[in-house]
Amino acid sequence: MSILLTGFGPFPRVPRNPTQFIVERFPDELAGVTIHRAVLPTIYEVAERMIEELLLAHRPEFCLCLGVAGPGVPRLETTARNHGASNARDHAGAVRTGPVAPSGPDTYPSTLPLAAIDAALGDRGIAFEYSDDAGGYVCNHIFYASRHAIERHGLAIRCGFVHVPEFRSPGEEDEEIGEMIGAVQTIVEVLIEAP
Ligand code: PCA
Repeated sequence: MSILLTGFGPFPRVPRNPTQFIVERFPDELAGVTIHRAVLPTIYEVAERMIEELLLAHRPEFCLCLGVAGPGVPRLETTARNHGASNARDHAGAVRTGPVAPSGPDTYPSTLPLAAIDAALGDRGIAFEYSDDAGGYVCNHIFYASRHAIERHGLAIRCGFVHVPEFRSPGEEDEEIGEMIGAVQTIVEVLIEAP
């Protein structure tokens, strides 16, 4: 069994992306399960190609993608949307609006075991919320593109997206990264145990 865990590198609004550090510091193996870790550049075209290659190369049981959102608590994204709705440039200066995949459905649901994740986070007292809108920028794009690639290739990979909050206090990042790794590890443990 293996799990693909991805984060993103910097982008114009966020020079230090917590998800990059979470993924870089996450263990390579948990309970005997291989964790394939990858930091995707926040570049529509490159990240989309990379995640498809990673899914095909590793064929993991699960793909858990992380991205940073605004302040607050981690958000379990329920829905990937077939749209781009941001005028913000990616890390290569590109803007993408319009559908992610013109031939795809309007939405794809997350296929992660969200109820079990909810229960495990609750048991550990880790605050989180649900979101049905991963935004109109690179994160939603990659969530949708991953689900679409899995469907197109007929892969048996369950896949979803979690947004983590931005750093509260730059300079004290280590503690926040540690907290976020704890939350992600709780989620990964649920995936490992999932039927
Ligand atoms: N967050 C951005 C893109 C990369 C990231 O970490 C987003 O929410 O779209």
